[in-house]
Amino acid sequence: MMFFQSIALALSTLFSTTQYDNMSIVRVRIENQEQLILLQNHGARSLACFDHTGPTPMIFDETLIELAQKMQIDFEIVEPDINRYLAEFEEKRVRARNRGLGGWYSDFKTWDQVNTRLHQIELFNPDVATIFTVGTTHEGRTIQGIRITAPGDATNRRQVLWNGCQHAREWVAVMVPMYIIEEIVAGWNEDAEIQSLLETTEIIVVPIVNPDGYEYTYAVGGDRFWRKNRRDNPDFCEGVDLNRNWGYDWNGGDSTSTNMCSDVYVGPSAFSEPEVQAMRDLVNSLPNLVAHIDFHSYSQLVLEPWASSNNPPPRENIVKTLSGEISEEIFSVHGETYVAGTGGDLLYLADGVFPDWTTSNGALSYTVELRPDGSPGFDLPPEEILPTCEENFAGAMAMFRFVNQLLVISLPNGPPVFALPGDMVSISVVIEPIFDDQVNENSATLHVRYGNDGPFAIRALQHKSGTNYEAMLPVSLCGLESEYWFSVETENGEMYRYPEGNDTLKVGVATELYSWNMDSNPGWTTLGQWEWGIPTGDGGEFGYPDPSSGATGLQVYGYNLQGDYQNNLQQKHLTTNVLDVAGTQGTKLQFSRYLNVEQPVYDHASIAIRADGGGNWITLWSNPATIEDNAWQQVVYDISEVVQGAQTIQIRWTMGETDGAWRYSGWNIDDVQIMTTSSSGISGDANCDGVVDVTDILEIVSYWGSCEGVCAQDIVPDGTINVSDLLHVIGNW
Ligand code: 0X9
Ligand code: ZN
Repeated sequence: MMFFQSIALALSTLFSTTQYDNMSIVRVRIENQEQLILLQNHGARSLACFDHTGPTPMIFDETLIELAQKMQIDFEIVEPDINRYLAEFEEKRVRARNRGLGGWYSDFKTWDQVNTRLHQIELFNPDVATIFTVGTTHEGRTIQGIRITAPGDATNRRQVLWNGCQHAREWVAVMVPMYIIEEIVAGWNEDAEIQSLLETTEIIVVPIVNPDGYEYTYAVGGDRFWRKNRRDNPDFCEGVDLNRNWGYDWNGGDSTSTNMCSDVYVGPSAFSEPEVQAMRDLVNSLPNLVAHIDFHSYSQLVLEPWASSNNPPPRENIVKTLSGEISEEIFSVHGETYVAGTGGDLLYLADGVFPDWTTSNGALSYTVELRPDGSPGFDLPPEEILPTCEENFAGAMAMFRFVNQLLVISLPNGPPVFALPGDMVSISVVIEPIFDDQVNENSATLHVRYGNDGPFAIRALQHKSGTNYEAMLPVSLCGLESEYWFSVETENGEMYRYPEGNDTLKVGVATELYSWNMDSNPGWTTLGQWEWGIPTGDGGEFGYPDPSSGATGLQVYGYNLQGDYQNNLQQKHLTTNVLDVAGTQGTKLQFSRYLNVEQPVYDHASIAIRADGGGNWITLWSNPATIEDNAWQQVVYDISEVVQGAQTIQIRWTMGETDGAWRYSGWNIDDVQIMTTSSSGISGDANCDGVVDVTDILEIVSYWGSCEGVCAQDIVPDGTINVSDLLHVIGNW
């Protein structure tokens, strides 16, 4: 009892109880700019600054709720009583602090606590960690930074910048940089990889860019949902959005405002704010800055430049390779998805933001939006602080490693999924230097073998132009899959490979098990508005309308061929007949998709599979976000795990559930195929007769010499029928 009383007491002193009296957190589907402006003019505050059409978390009082109802603006109440919500959050914090499971990361920390911790880190690691003052705020606080690098002359080392908390209320964006600092410093003492990376790289971390705002979110009489700094504007509204004050496309009109009361107020001029000036001067003092992450919350995204436009950033391929690696590394820790992409695609455009400015200075720069992935989101449950830190340390490490790499090999069109026996599959390969190091163009090589043993044959890639190369991948005539990888050297002889480590790529020789081109009706089971026929190109209240023909031919299976799916829809399935798959391997489902569906907090589209008529449907895919296809695209799903050991399967496509508003045109599917990729051949079997014997030797000898295209006798597929093939036959006798 005593315990809870003291919490209540602590809470009432921490937060003014009147500030959010009778206010709710709502999620609003703003359909146009007029609605947004109307709501803002009546005092609605956005909790994610989505100045675009889409569901936006906002704070509404009773008047706004009435107004929205009257104007038929679609919204739902997520948290009816903000005061109670904040009080509950504070209780959670106290409990988490008392349990202390995450050590220092059990609960969020104030500016003072962060500074104390920084000083301790420096005190115990004076050889690698040095605190410095970045600058001073409006209210006279010092912005603290820390440099971490191996002892010795650091002038020529690459520099990487990680900062948090331009936005005051994004509390976890302070904890993550702190954790990264601690892990890197700890790594200096015990981790060989970090030790060697610190010899070549200097890490600069600024956990709190906006200490005034941050303190205000904790202060008595302050505001938990404060975003900006604390500039004392001439009018009655304080603060400038630091992440709109940068000199790249400052005040450009995308998610910016010149209204001092706005949460995205750009300030009186570019770089007007002392916090932004301090960070700018810091960056200008880093001649070798190569990469930057600006941590924010929330949404779980790795946002690539540009924020201010949909133009491709400089070195787009490299930018995307790194964001992909960051996202993958984050996922590998706790299985959380942080979608990588541009702000324009995933969020909204925003002008005058920090990473755009560092991008324009030549760095590889990202905004990472931390947990959670949905609103309301600034009050991350304290037990999620540590996992968020752990996964983002892994993401930061991906960047740390990447900037010590010299070049990137990538496949812009992805690896081929299927091939036919005897094919020569053309694969586009891009080889790009990350910095100014030179690529040895003649060293670009494809390594390939049939099956999974024996030596890899070596075939040169053809240099097309610039960073573009073409690989010709041979596929066995005898049913074996091709296993392959790529390598290239820098001019000073350092070798890089793709995929990394010891991984290889494989392309199976495809056999079509089932195929429906939909030109005739397969007669599957349909529910609701699923039907076979010609789509009419209608619908598209949101997203794109249906297509007006199939990917091939006219007919498709679609959900409502005449337009959008309905609101408040229950799950409706399209289910295949029972398909015999006994004994197949490496099975994949491939089909052409034309799908429009709202994001999964509202509407759902999915694919599932079941084996042997069992009741258990296994989801293969469900929409991770809003999907807006405006062209047919081929998709492939690996179903081998379910098919393995099964006699029969069924596959179903599901539309729904959907919520009460915003209709999209839904599923259209065409050219459904079930393919198996066999690897039934025998390595060394040159004449495909199923045995490796003297006939293979005779075969090789009689075709001795160079081989155009794919030759059965060229079993080590290097383009010449020669002694390597003979040796492989003998080795597999
Ligand atoms: O709006 C912002 O400043 C950032 N989001 S937040 O919710 N934390 O405020 C996003 C900045 C980067 N934006 C884009 N890449 N569009
Ligand atoms: Zn932010």
